[in-house]
Amino acid sequence: MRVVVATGNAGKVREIEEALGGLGWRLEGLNGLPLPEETGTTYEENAALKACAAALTMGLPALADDSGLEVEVLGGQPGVYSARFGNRATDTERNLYLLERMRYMANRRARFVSVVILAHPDGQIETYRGELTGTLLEGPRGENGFGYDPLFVPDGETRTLAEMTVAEKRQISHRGRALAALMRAHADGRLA
Ligand code: ITT
Repeated sequence: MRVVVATGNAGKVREIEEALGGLGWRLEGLNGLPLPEETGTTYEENAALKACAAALTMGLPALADDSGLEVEVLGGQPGVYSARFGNRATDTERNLYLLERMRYMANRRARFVSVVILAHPDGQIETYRGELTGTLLEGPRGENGFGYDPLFVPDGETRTLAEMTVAEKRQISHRGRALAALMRAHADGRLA
């Protein structure tokens, strides 16, 4: 099956391609197709906006991920707004901004959430969700991954997500869990 990976985030592309390798799907890029503005207030709404737009325009099943980091002491911020937190333009600037917002805060608890939607050209959609809880460091560590990975140590781990390989991150991560649920559903023929 040909499937469009509807994301402009190179880090997500790497993780999705690595995770879905075993399915035998032919994963394709957006070919310059712009994604719609994320006007939703939930991960589900935004993932559906992206996946459905790509599926309808390209006439192929399309997979989108909408995700974010929810920081306990910030009341769940930045959440669905993680990609534009503090109006900062780059991952490095957003990490510095987050560290600044959390200065002197003893509670470093946070979780990542990922909602993966596979939209079909006939309008049918499948929804899968994954979460990962952990703590935020006071400075970045590691060069791998993307986004807030250098600050985030998953529960039960000593390394940040940015100190793990793509395969190691997939085994525990929010996105890895959502994609594993998608793969199980397709293996069993039970679509969510
Ligand atoms: P697309 O919409 O094109 O897929 P995006 O980066 O704009 O790319 P989102 O709107 O879903 O995607 O924003 C998710 C943001 O949450 C992302 O930019 C990171 O800042 C953060 N994030 C999500 N998953 C992450 C992960 O696995 N590791 C680190 N940061 C992550």
